[in-house]
Amino acid sequence: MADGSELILYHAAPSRSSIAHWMLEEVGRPYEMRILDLKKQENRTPEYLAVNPMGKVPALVHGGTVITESAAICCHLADAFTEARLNFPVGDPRRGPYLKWLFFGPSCIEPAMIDRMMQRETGPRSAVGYGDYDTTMGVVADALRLGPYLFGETFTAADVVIGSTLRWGMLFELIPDREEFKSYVARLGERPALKRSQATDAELAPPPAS
Ligand SMILES: N[C@@H](CCC(=O)N[C@@H](CS)C(=O)NCC(=O)O)C(=O)O
Repeated sequence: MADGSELILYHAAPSRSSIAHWMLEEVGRPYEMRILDLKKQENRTPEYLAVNPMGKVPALVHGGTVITESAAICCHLADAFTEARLNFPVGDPRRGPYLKWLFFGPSCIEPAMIDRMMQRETGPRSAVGYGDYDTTMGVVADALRLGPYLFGETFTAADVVIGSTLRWGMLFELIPDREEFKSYVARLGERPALKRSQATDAELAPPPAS
């Protein structure tokens, strides 16, 4: 088993790296945080581009290996630290659906929200990866109907990804005002790991311009 002290998160608050930050708190292993100021373009320095050539946060370094993309980081941490019980292992019938939700956040929900935010014409649903906004949001709402989490009583890394995406969408009114979303996001907000990561992010967030 890898040593948790080998974990380094490149982070900017608030940003998508808050997803990985929350996940690290759920895992409960020690980690080092390296803060980047996006306004100062610290994500564009040669040093950071050597870590993530995309110039994006988050990036996680685990035992010398770099992992980028917030959903991949969550999936990796859940698999690497199974004692945290945040994944379904290969062989469990829930593994496939669990992976589906890990991918559904960045590949369907997020582009549906961003297209809406940018007021972009999306073209025929057959050509758009997420189909259409209403179907995407309806599928997520249906999956949350039973609760409390995507897989009933079992909280997983997929809830970190989907929950973070919905929380962000709710903040900017990019998801429908539906009870399924509101109660799910409220339940997630009670998790001590999320509260801890939010408290740290609040300290790290740059003060609003006066
Ligand atoms: N698909 C990436 C997206 C990461 C991303 O867009 N991060 C933003 C912060 S929310 C960023 O680093 N922006 C700085 C920039 O692009 O200059 C992920 O999920 O990790």
